[in-house]
Amino acid sequence: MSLSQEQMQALYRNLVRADHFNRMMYRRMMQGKLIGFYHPAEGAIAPGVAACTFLNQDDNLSPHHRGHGITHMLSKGIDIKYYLAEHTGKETGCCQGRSAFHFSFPEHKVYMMSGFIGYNFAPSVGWGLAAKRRQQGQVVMNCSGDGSYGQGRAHEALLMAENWKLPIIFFCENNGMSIFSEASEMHPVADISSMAKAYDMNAVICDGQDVFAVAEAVLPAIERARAGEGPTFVEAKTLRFNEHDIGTPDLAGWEARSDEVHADMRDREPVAIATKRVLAEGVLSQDDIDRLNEEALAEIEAVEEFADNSEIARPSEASLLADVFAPGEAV
Ligand SMILES: Cc1ncc(C[n+]2csc(CCOP(=O)(O)OP(=O)(O)O)c2C)c(N)n1
Ligand SMILES: [Mg+2]
Repeated sequence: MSLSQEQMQALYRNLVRADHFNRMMYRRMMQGKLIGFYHPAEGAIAPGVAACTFLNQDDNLSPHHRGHGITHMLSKGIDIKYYLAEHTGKETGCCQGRSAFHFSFPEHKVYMMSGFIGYNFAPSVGWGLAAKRRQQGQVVMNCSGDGSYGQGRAHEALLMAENWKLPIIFFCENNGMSIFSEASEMHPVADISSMAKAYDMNAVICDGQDVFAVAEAVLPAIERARAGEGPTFVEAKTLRFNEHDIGTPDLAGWEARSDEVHADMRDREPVAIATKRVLAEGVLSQDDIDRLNEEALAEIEAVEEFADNSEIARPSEASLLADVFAPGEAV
């Protein structure tokens, strides 16, 4: 399929926003202005943008933890100021500052985003089943890394989704790494999508450094799901430019990743790749691109101002317990 000019413009705009948001998060982590961790997304922003730019508000999304899902959420239309307020422990955050990066945006069908790898597989099957029964054309975008496909629950989800022809997109952002472990040491197959094929699932592979190529793979998958034709596995081959999370050594196995590896990766920078194409095809002019960058920086300034000027969350004991759901006796 080929993308329209409007689709390419929308993708490019979100790519630029995602790039600036990721830089802002990196900077704030180094400034001590975030609570907990940050898993930088440099080099890996194109998959999330392409997976989420064309979702509807009532489609389910479980974002990938890389970049803390900001790329995915801003592309879906979520206002990131409530995320940043959350990650800075402010009362105005999407979960009143209680969660850091384990959060929900129920009105956008983002629930219980979690650092637990593979947390989303079982719920995705449930959301998919609900969407199929409702018959309103909703889809479920299940994002995860290559690392999670070593888990049993990932395979149970693939099996059930294909069995029941659920409207789920299993979107795998394969950067070939899980913290220090290379995918080649963790999986007997080179393509994670070949595991989905074993369940007879429709599966495609795309270049995760090229936002347009990923969108060309994702859009037919969304269409199939909306039409009731069942799940698709989309594998975006991408890269992780930085260490796993800020402050962790950048190793592959026992060795530091070499300068050559880093230089090769930098040649595949997604904004540079997209910029070359939009200029060459006249989809955007240099002036348009400058304006989009200025708009993204202004948006980020406002987001940071909102988070920084919000009250720190100081929940009472009673309000903490009010948000806890657990089986068994009340404490
Ligand atoms: C259930 C579980 N096991 C282990 C971890 C520790 N952990 C955090 S991120 C990660 C690697 C994830 O790799 P991948 O899914 O490929 O995503 P990437 O970080 O490469 O983007 C691991 C093992 C975890 N958070 N949850
Ligand atoms: Mg990975």
